[in-house]
Amino acid sequence: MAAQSPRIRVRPGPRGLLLPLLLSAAAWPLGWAQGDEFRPGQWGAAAEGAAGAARGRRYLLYDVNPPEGFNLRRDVYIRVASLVKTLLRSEEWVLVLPPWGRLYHWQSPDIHQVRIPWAEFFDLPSLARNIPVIEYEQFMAESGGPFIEQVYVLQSYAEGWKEGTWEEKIDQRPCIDQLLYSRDKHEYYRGWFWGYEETRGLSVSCLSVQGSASIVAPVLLKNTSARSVMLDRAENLLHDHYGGKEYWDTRRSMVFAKHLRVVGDDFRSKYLNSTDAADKTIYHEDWTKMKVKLGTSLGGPYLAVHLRRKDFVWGHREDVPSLQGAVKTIRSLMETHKLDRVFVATDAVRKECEELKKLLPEMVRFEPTWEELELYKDGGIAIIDQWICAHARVFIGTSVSTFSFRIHEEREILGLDPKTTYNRFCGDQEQQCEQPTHWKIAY
Ligand SMILES: Nc1nc2c(ncn2[C@@H]2O[C@H](COP(=O)(O)OP(=O)(O)O)[C@@H](O)[C@H]2O)c(=O)[nH]1
Ligand SMILES: [Mg+2]
Repeated sequence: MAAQSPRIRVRPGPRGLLLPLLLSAAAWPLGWAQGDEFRPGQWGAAAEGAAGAARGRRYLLYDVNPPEGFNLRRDVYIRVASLVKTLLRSEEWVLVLPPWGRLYHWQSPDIHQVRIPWAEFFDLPSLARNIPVIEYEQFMAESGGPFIEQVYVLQSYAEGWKEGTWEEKIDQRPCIDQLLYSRDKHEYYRGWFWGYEETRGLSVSCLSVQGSASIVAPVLLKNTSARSVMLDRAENLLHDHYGGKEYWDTRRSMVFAKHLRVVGDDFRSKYLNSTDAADKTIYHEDWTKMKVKLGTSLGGPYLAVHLRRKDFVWGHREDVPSLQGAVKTIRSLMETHKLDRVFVATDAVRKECEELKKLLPEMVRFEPTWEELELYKDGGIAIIDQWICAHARVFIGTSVSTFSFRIHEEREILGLDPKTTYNRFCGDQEQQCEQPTHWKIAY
């Protein structure tokens, strides 16, 4: 299955373009022009001005099953970060942040939403306080071009597992599904690499895996010497320790990009009479210094609602309310908590939004102009919505929506009373409407 790894050399070309050069069977010692030798890693280090920073380290890349949404992807990041921490105990590794794009829900027309760097949504210095991370473009620059030496497609075991005999295991196995990578005429693997069409894989094989993220570590440390390794379908890995300190460290490091927080804060103060000082939601730019006692934050004087619609209602799920049902709950919560403002975050289609507005005329939404949408993109608007929901006095979300879960976590970080956070809508006919679980931060 695996292709022979051709050797690749790269040099900065005219105007900084990277020109890959293939040397068939020749080994490294062949000098480049005038004996200069460029290996993956050298050029980037020089460009950074941090000599040696990039040399020697290995690169971990990953991707997630295309249909998965933004907020599950954020969860997969936590799992992979945990693997990186394990790797770092033995070797120098850096996580290459998978560019955002081509997400099913990001359908705003006329807006190019592919190859989006993480810095558009998250604060990179904050991420880097947890594990070493770089953007994909930096990876290309410092590793020697758009090549990934080894791609492992993670899959389950063809035979499944027998009940009661759960064990953690990982094995190289024939690929079960048809590979989404195909060889080009140079024997490179072509496929979806976050929209970077020039990116190629040198070798692709499949790993059957059943277990938590760090189970991959021995494979990466012992079974391959590839400097860049991509784990495709990384959602097949489980959390090393869901809800533990390491989980929360990574989660807390996923600070939203400042420009999005600023937009959310402006909106709060303008339309919701909400400021950090009055709401006692003080935020430290350095997440490692942030540890708020639960319940000491008050939150802004509004109820925030995350009302997930679209595929959640199309599936006729019984845990999702009708609009009338949702509005009834909203009104009752506003009354109980003596709140006269309500902020609504929703992915509802326009027709439903109009209906909702009729039922709840006082509702406030963040409605981006086309320019704002183009600037922040669907992912940025989602984050602004989440940020505003996170700062409310009381929040209610939608059953098993990862979008709502990420708001729970954000509120936990901000130190709001759990009673005001772990609430969800019930379906109109739902018999047992179990409320979300409170996950406490382990500091
Ligand atoms: N702006 C905004 N987008 C939303 C909202 N609810 C859902 N979405 C969009 O729909 C996607 C939902 O998918 P996902 O993140 O997988 O969350 P889940 O499907 O609810 O678990 C989000 O990533 C957003 O793009 C919302 O309240 N506001
Ligand atoms: Mg989803």
